[in-house]
This record gives sequence, structure tokens and C-alpha cells, in this order.
Amino acid sequence: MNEAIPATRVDDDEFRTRLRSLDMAPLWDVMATLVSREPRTPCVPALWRYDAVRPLVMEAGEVITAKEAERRVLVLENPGMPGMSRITRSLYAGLQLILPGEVAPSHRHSQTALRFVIEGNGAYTAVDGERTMMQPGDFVTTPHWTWHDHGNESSEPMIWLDGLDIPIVSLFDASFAEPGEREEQQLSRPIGDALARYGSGLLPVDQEPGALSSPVFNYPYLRTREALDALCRASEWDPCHGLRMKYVNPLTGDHALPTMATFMQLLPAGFSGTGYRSSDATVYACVEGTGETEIDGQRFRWGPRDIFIVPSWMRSVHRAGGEDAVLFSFSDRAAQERLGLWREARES
Ligand code: 1HN
Repeated sequence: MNEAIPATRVDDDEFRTRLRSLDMAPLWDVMATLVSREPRTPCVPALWRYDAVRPLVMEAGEVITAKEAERRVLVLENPGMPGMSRITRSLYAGLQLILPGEVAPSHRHSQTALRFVIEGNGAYTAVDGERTMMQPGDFVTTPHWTWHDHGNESSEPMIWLDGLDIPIVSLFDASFAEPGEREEQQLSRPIGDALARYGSGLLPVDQEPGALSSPVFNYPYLRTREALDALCRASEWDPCHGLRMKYVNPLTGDHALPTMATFMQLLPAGFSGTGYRSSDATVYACVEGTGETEIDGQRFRWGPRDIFIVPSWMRSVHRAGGEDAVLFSFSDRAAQERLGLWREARES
């Protein structure tokens, strides 16, 4: 026993009852949970096999139209947090389906969104007056408070992975949203304008610096893959990540979006990585190849279009199969870096 404790110690139960009646509570009950030595999370490792989920996404197309639903999406819920519409503690993700001829009407909100195209060809997203046609592997952004609508004038269904910072915005109780006046927003620039203007190693000569979100809102897979292909011949491999590149805002060199960081990485055939941890829980989507990721000792095998989660601070190890593998990923690392929170640890 601690000698410093006075003999006239109050009745603990009775003290707690009085505290509760005044909306107070003792910190010493919860301090170690509130301020843990290392990240602790209800988020668990998980994998969604595309072959298993695709039929349900298509079935959703028979249940409701994109217009009725506003956004026809099946939410990917972390099994450690069912019913909470989140894939990690800080991020939302879902699979969105747009059938030929459909429109998902224009709206805007304070949440930042990203799309990673999984299947289909030639549906579009319009962002603040410009459309972009979407192909598998494209990374498309809709920065916060930008008008956006989607449509599919192709003859195939299109499915993409949505990532939003919904839980982050909820944490701050800072959610605002409004519907557009028209179903499809008025277009003011031709297709390809933003990529040519901001994403071609050039900038308008009098471009103002800054901007929280990248003015490039489609990073086409064709270009990304070409870059990885060229680099993988010359580069040294990172022992944990293979060849991992981040998507950037060309006006700042920082992540393309202020809250969510996005990456594309190539693991060469036969790659066997070393252990890695970081404080950003990461959502991966396989684009090409097959492989496995060991997460805290649990093995998850993945192939094209599969989606999996590595929770915060859990040890992960990537291995590629017999051909080069390509993984897209996103996390809240951008937000954590801005707040000085982000950390990583590598095994050598
Ligand atoms: C949203 O606006 C989209 O624009 C997708 O495609 C998913 C989930 C919650 C709130 C807004 C989209 C969303 C969303």
C-alpha cells in the first residue's frame, strides 16, 4: 500500500456516485486506455475477395437505382466495428455501382472523397465543371465541397472503390452537404483540361501556389503504370514496400488530398518484404498480380480487385507471387502528418 494515502480515504463507490451526478469521472480509471503506450484499435485485419462481393454489388443494382439511392454503394465495414460504416477507425470505404444509362446526381459535402476504379470502362465523374472518363486503376478525387456527379454512358456496369474521410469529419461534427440544383452539373471545361493544365510537368505561368487538394482530379492508371514500369528497371527496392510512390498535389508536392494519402506500389515477382508498422491503418486494393500479406501473423492471400486492411501499428509483410504485383492503397497518413502524429517502424 502507498504510505501517502491518508487514513480518512473516502468511500470509493459513494464518491463515484457523486461524481457521476455532476457529470464527472475519475481519470485514473481510464488514463492508460486514453493514452496508450502504442496504438490500440478495434480495427481488425480483413480481406474482401472480389469474386465473393461482386455478385452482391450487382444484386444491389436490382434493389435500387443510382438515382433513388443517390449513391448506390455497399459499405465495406471493418469486422471489428460492425454497423459503424467504417473500414478503419478514421476512414469509410464502399463499392459503388453505376449501371449503363444511370446518373448519380450532383451534390457536394465537406467530406473529401476518392475513387479507385475496379471494373468497367468509360463511366464519368464530373468535378466542379469538368468530366473525366474512368478506366480500371484510375485514381479520381473529389475534394471537399466540390460539386460532383457520376454517370455511365458506356454499355458496361462500372464499379469503383470509394474512400471518404467521413469518420474524421464526424469526429469534428463538421459535416455539411447540399444537393445540386440540377442532376448533372453544368460543364465549363473540356475533358482532360485539369490533367493537361496541372498534371503534365507544367503549370500555368501565373499559377498561385497552395491549394489544399490537388487540381488534378484523375490520375490515370495508364500513366501510373508506365511510371512504375520505367522505375522498376532502375530503382532499388524498398525492403518493406518494393517500389512505392505517392500521389501528389503538383502545386505543393504534398499528398493529393489533405486528409487521405494515396499510393501505388509495385512488388516485383517473388518479392518477399520485411516487417513494417505505421500509425496509419491502410486500405489496399490489388490491381495486378497475386501475393499475400501477413498481418500480425495472419496470412491474407490477394489477387486482382481484392481489398484488404492493415490496421494501425500491426506488423505487416508483403510477398508477391510469380509475377509482378501492383497494389493501390490509401490511409489517413496525410491528416496524421499534418497533425505531427504519423510514425513508422521498420525491421531491418
Ligand atoms: C458520396 O458523395 C459518394 O459522391 C460516395 O460518389 C459515397 C458515402 C457517404 C457520403 C457521400 C459519391 C458516399 C458519398
